[in-house]
Amino acid sequence: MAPSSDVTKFQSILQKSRHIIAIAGAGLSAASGIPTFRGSDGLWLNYTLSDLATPRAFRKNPSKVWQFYHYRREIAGKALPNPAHIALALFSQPDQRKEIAPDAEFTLITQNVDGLSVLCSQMLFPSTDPPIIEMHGRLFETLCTQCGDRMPNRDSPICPALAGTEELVKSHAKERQISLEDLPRCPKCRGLLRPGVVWFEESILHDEEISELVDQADVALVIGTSSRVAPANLFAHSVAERKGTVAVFNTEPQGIGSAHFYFPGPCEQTLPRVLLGKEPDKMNGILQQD
Ligand code: BV8
Ligand code: ZN
Repeated sequence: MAPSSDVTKFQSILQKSRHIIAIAGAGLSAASGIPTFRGSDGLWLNYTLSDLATPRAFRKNPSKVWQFYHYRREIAGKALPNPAHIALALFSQPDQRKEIAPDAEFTLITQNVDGLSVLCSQMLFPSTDPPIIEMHGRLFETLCTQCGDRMPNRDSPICPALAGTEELVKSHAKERQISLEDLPRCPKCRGLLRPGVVWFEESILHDEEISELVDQADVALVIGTSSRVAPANLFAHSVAERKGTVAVFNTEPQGIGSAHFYFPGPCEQTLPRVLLGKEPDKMNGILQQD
């Protein structure tokens, strides 16, 4: 049966829900100016995953991989949360969702590494610990390949040798050959740093916590993801298998196989309406308020 787009019907399910999870992907940050992976402007269009987002790729050519991540850091570092991030941040606060889902707990499980969901929650609710799990790690963290130290790093550029290489990536020009010692180095042990993200063929972060949440969920919101990457693309199916409700928010009918609801269109418009009954343009002002 085709998924419904009946907002009132979905909101009556939220009224009775107890454990809601949201599974988000690159479409959540599209309106913030961050390119998605597989869309028409997709990041992976000009690159192959195995050249850039695997441990083997990094071992083979850390200079090329760092230029790709530096490019993404430079974009994400200038990006601001959009109404979709704001809607999820508001919904994550029990007092903000008490009309829509009075008895439910909520957790956002995001595949995104841009940090915008956490930033949005910190801007709106600085004293709360946001219910957000960043399962694919963080662009603005580094991991030392020698001592294993994981630390936050928002330096732009992260090291002098990477300065300006974002223009090469943007224009798909041949990347610069940067020597190992000029790549980001660990302040503790001088080891080579890597981006603090989860690459393909690496295990996701917080997998036990995620499994518990997925097993408990009676509603799954699937937001702005092509549902192409495992294990994130299995969560909604598992909720549907246990007779939970799955609602997809996507500009394209992707990942709707186990969906009961599909809200077509940009999530920066559909999420404020469906989750909070608010118009998207009312959301922007919220960030500007002191
Ligand atoms: C794992 C971090 C166990 C880095 C990412 C063979 C060998 C080994 C493994 C595998 C294999 N086959 C399959 C696997 C598993 C593999 C996998 O799934 N591969 C894929 C390519 C088939 N997965 C893994 O390896 C995972 N680990 O399985 O561990 C294991 C351990 C050892 C060995 C084997 C297995 C790790 C996966 C994590 C990879 N890291 N990113 C980085 O970001 O650079 S994945 C990358 O893709 C991003 O994180 C991204 O989030 C993710 C998913 O992409 P989407 O977010 O969905 O983005 P996309 O562009 O695809 O779609 C955007 C959507 O938004 C579209 O639908 C579009 O319509 C929509 N949209 C656009 N605008 C809007 C919108 N919607 C609403 N509103 C809008 N405005
Ligand atoms: Zn180190």
